[in-house]
Amino acid sequence: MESTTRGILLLSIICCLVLNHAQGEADCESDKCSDETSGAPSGCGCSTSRTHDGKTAHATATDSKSKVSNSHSEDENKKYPPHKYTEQINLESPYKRTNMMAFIPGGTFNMGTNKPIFLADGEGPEREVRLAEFYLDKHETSCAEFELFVNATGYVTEAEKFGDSFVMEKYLSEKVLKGISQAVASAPWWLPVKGADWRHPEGPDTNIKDRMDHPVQHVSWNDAVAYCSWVGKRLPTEAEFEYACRGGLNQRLFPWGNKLMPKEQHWMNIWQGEFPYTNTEEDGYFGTSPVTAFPKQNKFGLKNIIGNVWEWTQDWWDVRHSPDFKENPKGPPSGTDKVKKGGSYMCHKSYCYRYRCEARSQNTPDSSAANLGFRCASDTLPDYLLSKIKMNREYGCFIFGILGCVCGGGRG
Ligand SMILES: [Ca+2]
Ligand SMILES: [Ca+2]
Repeated sequence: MESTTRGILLLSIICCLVLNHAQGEADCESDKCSDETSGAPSGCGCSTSRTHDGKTAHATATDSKSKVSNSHSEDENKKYPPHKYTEQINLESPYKRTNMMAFIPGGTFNMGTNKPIFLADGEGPEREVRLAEFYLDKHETSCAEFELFVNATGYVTEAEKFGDSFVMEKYLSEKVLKGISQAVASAPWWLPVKGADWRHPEGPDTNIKDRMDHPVQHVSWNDAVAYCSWVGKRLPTEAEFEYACRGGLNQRLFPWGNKLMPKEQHWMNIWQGEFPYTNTEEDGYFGTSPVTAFPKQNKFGLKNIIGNVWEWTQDWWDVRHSPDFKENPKGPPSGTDKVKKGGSYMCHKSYCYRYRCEARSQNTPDSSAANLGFRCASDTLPDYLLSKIKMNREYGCFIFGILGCVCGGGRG
C-alpha cells in the first residue's frame, strides 16, 4: 500500500477514535441514563456497505440465481435434493436444531428513546407503538440452519456472487491481509476480503467446520429474506425486534435492565478491551459465539438478541420518526438501506455503543459482513414447529395419561 494511503488511513483511525470516544462517555448502566452525549455524531463503521455502481447492483439483485427456486435442472436436483424444511430434514442434520420460536404476545410499548446516545442514528423520539402478537426465533440463524437451506435449494449468497465481503482486519491471517490493498476510509479496520462468505467467514483459508452452531455471517438482507421465506417465516419489523428485545421492560438499555453485567456475569457477546486494538475476550469470545451461548436475555427466552451478530429487520432506514402513535409500523415505504439491530461482538462502549434495544444502524440490502446475521419472525407457527408441538403433546399424554394429562394451551 502506498505510504500516503497508509497515512490517510491512520489519520482516519485517529479521527474516528477521538470522535467516538466522546460518544461513549455516557454512563447508562444505572437506572438514570445520562443524556450528556445526545447529539453525538454517528459513524462507527457499523454501516459499512457494499459500494458499486447502480447498474451492477441492479443486475445482481435481479439475477435469477439470487432467488430461491425449485426449478433446478436434473443435475442440480441430484446435487441439491428439493427437500422442504420438514421435521425429517431436521432429523437428517447432524447438528442440534435451534430453530425454535418464542411467542411474543401483542401489546403497546414505547419505541425509541428521548435520551439517544447516537442522535444521528434516529434513536428518538420515544413514541407509542402497538403490535399484534407474533413469533420470533429464539436464536440467531445458525450456520447449520443455513446449510440446510443451501443444500435443499442450491441458493448462492450475494457475498459468493460478488466474490467478497467485509471482515475486520484483526480477524484475518497474514496471507489474506497481504492480498488486500483497499480499506473503508471511515472505518479502516473493515476490509473487503475476496472469498469471504458464509462458509469462509475470515476469507478463503477459514471454514465453519467447528462453528456450525454459531450465527451464519456474510448474509445480505436479500439472503436473509430468501432464507426466512423458505422456512415459512419472514424478517421481523424493527418495531417487533425492539419490542421483543425490551421484554416487557420500559426504557431500559438492555433486554434484562440497565446493568451491563447482571450478577457480575456476561450476558452478551461484545468487545472487551480497547477497540480496535485489543480484545481481552472477558466474555469468552473473540469472534462469534454459539447462538445458544449466554443466559436467556429476557422473559421471552431470547438469546443474543443483543450482541454476537447484528440482525437484519424488514424496515427501510430513516432517521426521522413521527412521535405519533402507530399500530404495527413497518417503516418507510422505500429507501436505500435496511435497518439492522442489536449490535455485535465488535461493539464496544467506547466506540460503537449500539448493543442497546433502541440502538440501530443500517446497510444496503446487498451488503454483507462478518458481524451481520439475522433471525426470523412469523405471524403463526410454521408447520414444522406445529407438528413438533403436536408430537410432544401426544407423547406427554401417552406418558402421563394415567394421571389425567391435560393437553391444551401452550405456544412456541
Ligand atoms: Ca466477545
Ligand atoms: Ca444478535
